[in-house]
Amino acid sequence: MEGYTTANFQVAENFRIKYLGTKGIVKSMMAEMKNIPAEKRKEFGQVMNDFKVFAEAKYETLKEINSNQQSGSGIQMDLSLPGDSLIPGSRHPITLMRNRIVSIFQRLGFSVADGPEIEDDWHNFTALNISEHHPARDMQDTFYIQGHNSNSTEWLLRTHTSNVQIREMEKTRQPDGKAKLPIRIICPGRVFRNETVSARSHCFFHQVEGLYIDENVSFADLKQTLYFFAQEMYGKDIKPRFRPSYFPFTEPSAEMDITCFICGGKGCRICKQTGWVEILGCGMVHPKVLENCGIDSNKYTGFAFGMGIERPAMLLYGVNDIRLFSENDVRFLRQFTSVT
Ligand code: 2NM
Repeated sequence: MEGYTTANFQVAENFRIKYLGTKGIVKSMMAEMKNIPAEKRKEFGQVMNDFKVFAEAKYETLKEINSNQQSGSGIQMDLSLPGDSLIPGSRHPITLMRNRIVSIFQRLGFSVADGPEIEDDWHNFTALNISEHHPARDMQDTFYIQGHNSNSTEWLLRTHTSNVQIREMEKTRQPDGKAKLPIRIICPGRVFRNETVSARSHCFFHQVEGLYIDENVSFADLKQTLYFFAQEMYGKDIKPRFRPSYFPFTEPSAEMDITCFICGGKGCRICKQTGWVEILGCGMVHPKVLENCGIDSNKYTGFAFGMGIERPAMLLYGVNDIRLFSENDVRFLRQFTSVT
């Protein structure tokens, strides 16, 4: 209370000093009277008087507002009331999950790279050693964009973020024909597959893929890097397991499982009673893929890996329908209060 009555009292008092005080405007104008020609003095005195009466009335008004506030009637302004509330936004759960994954790899020296979602056949398939007849190229699985341009490039919506890795590998090509390495990148992004939308799968979703190429990069480096990632992501107590697998772009290829982070390996609904959950695919980059991008596969080796974001986000946040991630229902989004 003290604060605002003092502030308003000060407004009235400042007004009085400026216009009506001993060194105020009214007094100093009155002092000018002697310089006014005799025949104009009456008129000047009249105007000055009107001005003084007006200023005195205004001063009374300012004082009154002040005393009204003190007595609790009239215009009120209580600066101690809370301000208008601002509703802060929050990060999307997919963004939260992506940031968690990406920051673990950033601590290992990986930097983020990105590239186009609309891609040509070379960067999405051919450079990755995916043959002409591979089922992934089927219209059933891939969204092709109709109306090719004159040089008959086939455009499509990327089916994985590996196109970014291909583009980054191509960029290492120097004017002398040699490649400038190492590459250590992490590539988060949205990808598209022609699948029926349901609670468990969508025609667009998110991935994080990684790539490390240098001299003497080994499968042991891959295992240690991904083990570190899994411990940071799912807890120090998890155990890893690598199962042989197949991808056209890696050789050898593997799937990485960890002991179930829900039941600790005892068996539950999440791990379908096996005690293990698959978290990513990985492998040593196929020599043909390196050569396709102008990298000497006799001198350089590398590992790559890829994982989806939606599935771990659903497990971590207890989301039972993948479609919630893309419907932008604020009742859903508001539940994720973190902004990091
Ligand atoms: C995966 C699994 C294994 C992968 C390979 C490459 C590239 F471009 F370097 F060849 N990028 N991503 C890769 C390897 C992706 O996802 C399940």
